[in-house]
Amino acid sequence: MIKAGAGAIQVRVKSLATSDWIRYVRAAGEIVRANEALFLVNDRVDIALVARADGVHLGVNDLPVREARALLGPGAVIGATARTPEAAVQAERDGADYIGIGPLFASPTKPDLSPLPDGRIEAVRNATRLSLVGIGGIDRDRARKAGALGIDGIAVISALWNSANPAEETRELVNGFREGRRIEPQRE
Ligand code: TZP
Ligand code: MG
Repeated sequence: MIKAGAGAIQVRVKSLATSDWIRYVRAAGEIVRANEALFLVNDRVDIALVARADGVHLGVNDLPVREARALLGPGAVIGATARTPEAAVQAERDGADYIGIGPLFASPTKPDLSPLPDGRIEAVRNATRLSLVGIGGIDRDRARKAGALGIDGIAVISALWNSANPAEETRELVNGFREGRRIEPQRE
């Protein structure tokens, strides 16, 4: 997936013992670093620290961004979920590097969350200078629509996890997004 255009890999684990999660993150981190992509851990600052990840992505129920920044230092990449302009402003003030925003579309991974209302992305866009990474229900076709929303990147779980060919899927997602943003698609 990295060779096909993924700029970052995030490890997201919801049901592993911490000791197993650390082993998994260390092994994944070696592969990601060798291929020069950004390596992020979802939710857990402690695991990001011990596994020497580049950073973390923090949701609303995780360690606050300000505390995470204090623990990880200025060089770490910290992403924060924000679904409103107010939350985005707060995340920027607290030291986040990017905003994760979504669901853009109905997501099989988060069936309890409704897609954000029309106009919300633009409102958040106008509230913060941080990069916006859209997530939620993004597949090949929706990657193009996501690009047209004026966001800076996309994060994808199901369309890649369920794909028989994640590299090919990555290529399609990247090109769809770039087309939506009207950036020249990648050749490879
Ligand atoms: N936050 C909003 S939607 C979502 C998260 C973590 C899950 C996205 O997963 P998928 O399978 O790509 O819809
Ligand atoms: Mg989370």
